[in-house]
Amino acid sequence: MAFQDLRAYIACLEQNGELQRVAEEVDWQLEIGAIIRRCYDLGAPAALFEKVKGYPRGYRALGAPMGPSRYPGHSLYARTALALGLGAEAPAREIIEVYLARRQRPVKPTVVEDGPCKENILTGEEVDLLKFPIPLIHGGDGGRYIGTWHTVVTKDPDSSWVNWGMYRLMVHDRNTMGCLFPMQQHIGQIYQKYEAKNLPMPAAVAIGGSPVVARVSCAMLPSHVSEADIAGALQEEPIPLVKCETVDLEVPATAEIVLEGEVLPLERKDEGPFGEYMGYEAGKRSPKPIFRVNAITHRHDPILTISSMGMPIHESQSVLSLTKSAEIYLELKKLGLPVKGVFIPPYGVGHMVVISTETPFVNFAKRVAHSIWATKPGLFTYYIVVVDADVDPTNMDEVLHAITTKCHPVNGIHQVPHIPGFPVLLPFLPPKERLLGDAAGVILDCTWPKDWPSETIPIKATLENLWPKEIRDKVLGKWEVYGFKSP
Ligand SMILES: Cc1cc2nc3c(=O)[nH]c(=O)nc-3n(C[C@H](O)[C@H](O)[C@H](O)COP(=O)(O)O)c2cc1C
Ligand SMILES: [Mn+2]
Repeated sequence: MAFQDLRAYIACLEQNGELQRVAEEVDWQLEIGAIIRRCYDLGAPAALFEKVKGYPRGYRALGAPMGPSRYPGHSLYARTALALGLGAEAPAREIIEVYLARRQRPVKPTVVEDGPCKENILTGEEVDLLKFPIPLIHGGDGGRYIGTWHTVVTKDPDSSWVNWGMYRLMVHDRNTMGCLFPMQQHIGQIYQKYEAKNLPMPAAVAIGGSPVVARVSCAMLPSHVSEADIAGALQEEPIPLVKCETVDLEVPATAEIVLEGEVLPLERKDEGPFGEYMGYEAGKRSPKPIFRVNAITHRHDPILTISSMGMPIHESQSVLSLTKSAEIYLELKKLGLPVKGVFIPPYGVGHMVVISTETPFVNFAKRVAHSIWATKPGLFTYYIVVVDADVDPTNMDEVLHAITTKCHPVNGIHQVPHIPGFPVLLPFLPPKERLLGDAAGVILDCTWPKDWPSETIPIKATLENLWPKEIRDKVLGKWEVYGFKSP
C-alpha cells in the first residue's frame, strides 16, 4: 500500500495512536525542539504542531515523524513499519526482511505534469525561507534548521544518476542556507565535480511527500543507485515527480515544501554547531558550502517535517539502523559471505554493527569487518561485533552474552587505526582527527576459533542443547498444566 503524501501517513499514524495533535500555540524558538526531544525520551507519538507562534494557522510542523514508539504492543520501529504498510507491531527483523525483499525490485518514478507542491510558487523577492515555522531546535544551535527530515536532490554531472540524500540545512537568511556535505557522502562527491569546474551545483530540497521519500534519503544506498527507484520499490508503486520551476531537476509531486536553487562553488560561510545524532552537540561553527534558494513552491497549509537529533533513540538511529543493517547484509551477500543476519543496535548511534555468521575459515571475523569497511553503508561503523550464526543479532542480551563469554579480551579484539570516519562530529576523536574524520575501528571476534578442536568448544547450556527431546516436549506440552501462562 502506498501513501500518496505526508497527510495520508499522518492520518495512518493518528489511527494507530502514533500521532499527537498539539493545538496549543508553541514557539519555534526551542519549545518545538524540546517537545520533540521529550517525545523521543518517552517514545511518545509524533507531534503535529497546529499553531506556531508568529505564524498563520495552517503553517504546521510535524515533529518526530519516525521517532521511536513505546506505545503498548507496538514495535519500537512502529512508524517505520506503518510507512511500509506493515502492522505497528512489526519487529526489526521483519522490517529488515520486508525491506530486503522489496529492495530487489526497484520501481522507477513517473514524471507528472502537475502536483500539489505547485499550489504556491514564489520567485525573486517573494522567496523567504522564514515564511515557514523553522525551529531553533537545541539551545546552542548555530541557527534555525529547515532541513532535518527532508531530501536534497542533485544530479551527477557525468551520468544519469540522480541522488537523494538527507543533509542538515541551516538558514542563514531569507534565501541562503548552510550545508554539511562531507566528501564521504554522495553529495560531497557530486558537489566536488561541479566545484572543480567552478560551476554552481543545481539542487532542490523536498520536504514531505510519501513517507518512504525521506526514509530512503538516509538509507546509505550504494553510489549510482537512485534513491527514487528504491522509494518506489518500498511502496511498491512509482513515486510521482514533477519538474522544478528553475532547475533541471524533479521532485516528489506531493511534497509539502520545495526549495529550488544552487550550491555555490568555492564560497563558504560559517555553519553550525548543531545537536547531532551521536548524542552530542559536536563540532564547532565552521565554514561550509552555501545553498542559494531561487524559488520556493509549497502546498496550501504546508507541513514542515522536523527531527531533533541528540541522544538516541531518534529518527537517525531508529530509521538509519534498519536500512543500514539491510544494506550491509546485501553487500556481504554480494561477496558470497555466509552471513545470517546484520543489526545495528539503536543505542550504538550507527557506530556498532553486529553480524551473525557461519565461519568457514580462520580469521573470518576480520574478513567480515574489512568487507564492511569497504562498502558505502559500512562507512561510519567503528565497532564491528562478529557473532556465531546461533546468536540473534537483533537481541542485545544475546549479543552481550556472546561478547562476554566468547571474545578473548586480548586475542579476540583487533584494533584498526586510521579508518575513514564522519568528519567534524565524531565525539571520541581528539580535536585534530575529529575535524578530518581520521577515525579508528575495532573488531570484536565473538566466534569460536576455527583451530580449536571441536571437543574443546563449550556447549551452550540451553533447553535445546542439554535436555533430551522427550523431556523438552513433555515440559513444553505441560507448561500450562504446571500452572504457568503460555508465553
Ligand atoms: C536528520 C538527519 C540529518 C542528517 N544530516 C546529515 C548531514 O548533514 N550530512 C551528512 O553527510 N549526512 C547526514 N545524514 C546522514 C545521511 O542522510 C545518510 O548518510 C544518507 O545515506 C546520505 O545520502 P547518500 O548516501 O546519498 O550520500 C543525516 C541523517 C539524518 C536522519
Ligand atoms: Mn545516495
